[in-house]
Amino acid sequence: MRIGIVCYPTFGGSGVLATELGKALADKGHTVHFISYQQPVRLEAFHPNIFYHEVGVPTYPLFDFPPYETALSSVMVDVILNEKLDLLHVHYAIPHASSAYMANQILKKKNLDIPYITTLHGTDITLVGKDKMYEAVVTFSINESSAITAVSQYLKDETLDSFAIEKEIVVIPNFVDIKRFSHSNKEHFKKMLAPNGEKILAHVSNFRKVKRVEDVIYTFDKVRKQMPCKLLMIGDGPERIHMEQLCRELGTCDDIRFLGKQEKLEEILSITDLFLLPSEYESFGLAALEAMGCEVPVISTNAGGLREINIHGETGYLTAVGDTDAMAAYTLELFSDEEKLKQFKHNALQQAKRFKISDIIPQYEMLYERVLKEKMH
Ligand code: GMT
Repeated sequence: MRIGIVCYPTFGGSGVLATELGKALADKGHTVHFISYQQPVRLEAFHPNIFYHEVGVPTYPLFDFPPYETALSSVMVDVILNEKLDLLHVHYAIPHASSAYMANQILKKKNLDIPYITTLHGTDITLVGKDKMYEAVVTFSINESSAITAVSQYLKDETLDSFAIEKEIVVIPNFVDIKRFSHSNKEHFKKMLAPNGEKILAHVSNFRKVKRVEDVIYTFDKVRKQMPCKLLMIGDGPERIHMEQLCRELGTCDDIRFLGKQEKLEEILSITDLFLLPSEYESFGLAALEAMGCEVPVISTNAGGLREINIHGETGYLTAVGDTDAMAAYTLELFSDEEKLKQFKHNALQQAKRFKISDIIPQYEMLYERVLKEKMH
């Protein structure tokens, strides 16, 4: 198949997932054309079946808000026509689904009916999409999609509760490339960061409010008062500066490293003993799944789709949002029982394997085939 994938190019989960999907499809022999405003971060290496088309937005003094959506639709039309795409798969509804609808309408005038599939990732529905300023367009363009997928059952239910959806929503969970996200021996690296054998905790996110990054720092502070440990803060975003301030106030900076955006995440996760994800909301929690692939247990909140991947008492623990006492208590419980920690690390990997890429990609391929068949009839 000749597939167009539209996504955000940044470190956010939707862009990461879309890029990994495209790479896996290309490995299976499909031709994949990425369309975005920047080269997606996980699209690092050359692949003969992968192409990238950049959306530039010409500016003009009249435009306080450069019309990205218009430029995106035009690039979609151009790529579909010239590269003879069979379908478009857009990740994150805003504004990708409405741009795809516009492209679809333009192509219909040229007697071409190219299906578009919309994958909902979370905040496009839960935070942003519900806003009255977006809701009408989001509902319309989702309903006009040839197929709709959601990355968790929770997100599907939430979408059906909040929007007047007229079509089936297919749940296709996110996946992890176990070959890449697997534990490797990085003892020398671990020794550098934790020279006295301290346990290492880690957090990965885009440091937005919804991640409640301050709860990572508070949890760490409580654990550190009981036993020596280190914390790795990976990623970047608006809350980072406040977190650096908070660790200064708490006097914990010497044991915390802010590593910024990292490409070789699997290497850092390989020296990590426990992953913290205290989000207010997660439709899925891809960062936690990648940690599990590297045999890292997870302490997360029980918000949104996290319950579908983190199994309480097996792969880690679930707590109420904001309950840093519980997060610290569970951390100490695991860190003071080596046998249990080892078992949880093993369980985390087994759970990650249930979301392995080779099981999930065929679900997308089957959906593409179904949609193309429906178009033919
Ligand atoms: O978490 C973010 O803020 C980024 C966001 C995105 O759209 O890139 O992530 C969402 O999509 C990921 C991939 O499907 C999910 O794993 C995340 O849980 C989801 N984030 C939220 O729901 C907050």
